[in-house]
Amino acid sequence: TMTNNDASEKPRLIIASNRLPLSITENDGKYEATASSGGLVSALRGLGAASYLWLGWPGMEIKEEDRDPVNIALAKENAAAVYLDDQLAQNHYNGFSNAILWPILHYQSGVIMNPKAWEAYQTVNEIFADRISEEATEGDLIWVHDYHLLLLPSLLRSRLQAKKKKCPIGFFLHTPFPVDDFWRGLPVQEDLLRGILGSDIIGFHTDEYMKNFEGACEILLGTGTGTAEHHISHEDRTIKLGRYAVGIDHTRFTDALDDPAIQSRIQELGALYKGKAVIIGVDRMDYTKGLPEKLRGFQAFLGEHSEWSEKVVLIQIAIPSREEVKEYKELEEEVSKLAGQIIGKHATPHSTPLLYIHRSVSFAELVALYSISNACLLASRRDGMNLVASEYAACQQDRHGVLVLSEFTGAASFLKHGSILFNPASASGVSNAIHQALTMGREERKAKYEELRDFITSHTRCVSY
Ligand code: ADQ
Repeated sequence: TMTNNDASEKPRLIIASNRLPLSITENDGKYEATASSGGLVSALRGLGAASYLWLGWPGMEIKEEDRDPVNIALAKENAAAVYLDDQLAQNHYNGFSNAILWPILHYQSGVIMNPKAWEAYQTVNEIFADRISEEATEGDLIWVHDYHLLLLPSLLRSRLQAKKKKCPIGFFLHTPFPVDDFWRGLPVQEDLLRGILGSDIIGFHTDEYMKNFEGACEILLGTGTGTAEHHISHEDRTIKLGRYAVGIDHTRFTDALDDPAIQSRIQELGALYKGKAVIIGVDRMDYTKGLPEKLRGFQAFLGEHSEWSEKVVLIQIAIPSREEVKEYKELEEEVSKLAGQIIGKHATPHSTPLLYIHRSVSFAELVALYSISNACLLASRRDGMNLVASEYAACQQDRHGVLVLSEFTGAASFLKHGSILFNPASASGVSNAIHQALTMGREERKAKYEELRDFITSHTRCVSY
């Protein structure tokens, strides 16, 4: 969808995202690059072979005099840094992106505008626009990612025009886009829409998000509908909207399953949990992921089905995330408290129905856990897509484990038949869904699993390139 017909060679791709897929760590004045985690990084890993340059913030302030060695290390990885001082980066990333935009995009809470954070958000988007417009050469494809850079497409468009460089701009939103009436709660909603509309093509995970965006532009900016379906006409241009559901590189997981070390870990964990139904949960510690809802539902399940209390174990991995934001600290306390209550009430000296891991785990351990689990329980309040659902499916193969999935994930719109869908707001609904998963017959599990397999093998890229 983002091909350049005039060029005989594949154009270069410039990717812009808030964070680089590498992060820089400092040790005694020496800088090192280490791989960072998260859904966006996982989604883009498959692009390794194309000619590309990835621009983003390295995750920390780096003094002028230290930038040369950092630039060299990054260039080897097809990456380049957009340098920001700490205060600015903090106000842009936590102050506006995570504290204001993230909740509104996920239908959470009312908005309390923070003018200083908004100022920083605009400044950072401008710094990205300056940097990319210098870097770009005629014909490059520019691909902007996610909610931290909503103003970038239009800022970039005007700078490129001034420099007489023609480069198509694509934008992809990894989060949901809410209905216009909710989005309206943000006092700078129109500026942000105009920012995104600087793109030539705008991608979303699902039809719902795309339609919500289209509706917001029409109602708030009075844009036209363009010549064809899902085209917007704005300032003498036509912008294409599209649904490009993000998938995973499933072979990365199936290859890992053949690794002898992972195989032996699978045997080991299998023996450890012999005779038990294992339910796995892997989520960033984020209120959008519905961890309290999941634990309350599991608590209800144990209360209603005491016959399962020594025969089931929920292994919940909560990856630490955004710990500087107040809501995330509060969430962590709530989740720890609920986990403690469940263990306190149901554990015996030889068994516990809940293992709560509030740390990051290695890829090998993740694959082994996905593989041995009879079910995967994901209870997001809202989730752009949810890649864990696909990763679990990739690691199950002929085990035919059951995916128990919140209906508020993007993934749910593709996996109605491949999973058990539920509304996480209802503890008894979660409990019923768990019970249904644990008691499902072999034939039904197989039929559902085939749907999951079809999805993961046909959704392997973010945007086709
Ligand atoms: P996230 O909210 O981060 O992504 P998700 O889609 O679940 O959510 O992806 C998380 C990723 O982190 C998975 O690929 C998972 O394997 C990986 N991960 C898990 N444990 C890890 C660990 N210990 N270390 C490193 N990585 C780990 C956002 C949106 C989602 C959307 C994605 C992609 O919120 O809705 O699906 O982007 O668009």
